[in-house]
Amino acid sequence: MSIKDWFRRFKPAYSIYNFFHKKELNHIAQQYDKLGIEKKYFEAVNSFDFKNIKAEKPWLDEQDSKELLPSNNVYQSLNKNAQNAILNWSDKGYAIIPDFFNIDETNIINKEIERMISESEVDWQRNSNKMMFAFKKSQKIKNILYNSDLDKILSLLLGKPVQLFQSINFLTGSQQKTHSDSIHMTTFPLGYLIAVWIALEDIEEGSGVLHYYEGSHKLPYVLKGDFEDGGSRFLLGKNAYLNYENKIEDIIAEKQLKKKTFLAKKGDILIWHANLLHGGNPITQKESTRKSMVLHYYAEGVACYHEITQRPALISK
Ligand SMILES: O=C(O)CCC(=O)C(=O)O
Repeated sequence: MSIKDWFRRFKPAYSIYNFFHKKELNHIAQQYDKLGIEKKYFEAVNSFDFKNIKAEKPWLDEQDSKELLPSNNVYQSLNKNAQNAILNWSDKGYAIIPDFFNIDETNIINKEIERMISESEVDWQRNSNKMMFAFKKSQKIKNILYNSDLDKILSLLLGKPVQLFQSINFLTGSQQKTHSDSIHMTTFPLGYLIAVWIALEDIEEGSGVLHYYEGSHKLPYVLKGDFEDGGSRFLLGKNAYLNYENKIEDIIAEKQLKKKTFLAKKGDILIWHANLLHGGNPITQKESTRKSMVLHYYAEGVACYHEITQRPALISK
């Protein structure tokens, strides 16, 4: 293991970094105050810190969307396409809205991504094909996202206002193994993260298609303590994420969950629940592209952190 890799596991390094980002961590300090947790905003945090605190659930996890949504004013204000898509949210844990973005909008997003790549304006994650936070660098992308009905729909599904935390753009399939986003972007109470996957071109078999497991959001959340994380007070576990992925594979096999894939058309979106198991299929068509964008939103007024890296989420308004 290189010194760099070791350093990435060294928790105090994150705390020092966080110490200088008080503004972006104000939200977690407020939550600690509210919940009576004696912890400083810059310290490591994980789900054990919230273990003995009574938690509410998002309203559509407690009760059935089929029963509640039809009489809801916000729901009634949505177009039929969106209404049909989200009606069975509680049962399925996902919603597919066809043609959510039109051709002009998806073309503008693609053009902006190309421009930013050529001008090196976006961060490509080291050793991966991910482009992070494009919406913060492109006003045009931001306008498209914020002028859509997304905030309205997502806030309705969570029962709280939402804020866009991060975006990830892919030009090719992510090939990310099956996971629930709650291992990466965790909340207390659980369930207050929601994600949107946007097809930026027609998606072909073999290109590393997005997959998901209907209903898997109802399974218990898999968090620290549910798999071997091997960490210590000062170090994050070396194989924690690998062990997590193996645990998820075991659950899928044991419960015999059935995989579905999203062969989307350009402009279609899939919204998923904080605990829905999903990932990217292996790429079997070598030269294929899979232009897509993922948006992760946190609800406001909850504790937001990263279970695997045990960092509070840095949220800038
Ligand atoms: O786009 C994909 O292949 C998967 C993305 C994903 O799993 C995520 O962003 O949480």
